[in-house]
Amino acid sequence: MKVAIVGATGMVGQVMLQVLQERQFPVSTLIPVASEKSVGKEVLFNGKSCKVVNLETALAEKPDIALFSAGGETSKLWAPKFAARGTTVIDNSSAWRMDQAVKLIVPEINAHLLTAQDKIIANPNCSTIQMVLVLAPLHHKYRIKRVVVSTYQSITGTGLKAVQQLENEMAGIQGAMAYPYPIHKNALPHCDVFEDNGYTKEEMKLVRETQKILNDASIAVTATAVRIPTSGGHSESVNVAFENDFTLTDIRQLLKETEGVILQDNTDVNTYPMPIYAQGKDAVFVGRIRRDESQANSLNMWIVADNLRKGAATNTVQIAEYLLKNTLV
Ligand code: 11C
Repeated sequence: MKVAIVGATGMVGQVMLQVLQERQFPVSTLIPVASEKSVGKEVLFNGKSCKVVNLETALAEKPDIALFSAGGETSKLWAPKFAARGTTVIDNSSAWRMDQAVKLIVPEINAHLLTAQDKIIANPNCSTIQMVLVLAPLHHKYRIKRVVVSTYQSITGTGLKAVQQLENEMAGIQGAMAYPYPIHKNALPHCDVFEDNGYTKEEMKLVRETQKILNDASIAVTATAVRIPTSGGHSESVNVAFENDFTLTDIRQLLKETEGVILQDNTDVNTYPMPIYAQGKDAVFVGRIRRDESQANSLNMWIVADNLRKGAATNTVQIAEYLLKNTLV
């Protein structure tokens, strides 16, 4: 496969390169793409050095697959150009996710929807992916009525500028700010921009993308997204109300059997998910599973995943793997 990585020098792009290598995705030619200021730089892939090119050059190369992670504006403009030349684009931005003609894929849940005609495929937002991977089997068995989620999100979700901001603040250095306030020793109830309804775009992604992936607009979701000074992954407190009752033993068993999910749930020995353990791993970790005693058929959970891996690069590569395995590219 001729594979282009659009945004190859960014945080997600770098992890995409790593994940492609780790999973031995059959890349015959790698085309790293970045903005003009990075053109000519070299990235290392499978021990070989590859020169970064611009989008025009990559387009002319007609890659089989292009993994995009260069922001919504780039995806809006360029994904259709690649698709028109026969490239299958797997897009990690928010540009196409809610487009009715574009499928929003978490492979373990809905890759079976994909066909060879899908030339632009959307990768969901990181905080949505880790939540729906846990919710999907529970929804199928108990029918979810409502989800209340609060996130504790890693600075790596914002990108390199935010990582630099935290490092500067920890070292007492004045520097460029990715956030409107300090992030060191702070918590910002503000991920992405505010929408007219008072929620942030990140919060509304959790609402809309969950309904689309679980293919059920009747699931009520409400979210509060918070940025905290961690770097290993996103954490989420998730409260779920079901139509049907459950036992905690059955819930734990179901999640234990769910592909891509690891149960870390033993309070006797202080076992629960944390970003420092999730970092660098491809799974979604779930724990602190307990009945919500304030209302019927309800559950509380704590869900953690490496936002750059399952939340972004790994999910994208898994989509590419599915396409390849099913001869859809
Ligand atoms: C964050 N979830 O942590 C975001 C990063 O829509 O793909 C990814 C933004 C997106 O801020």
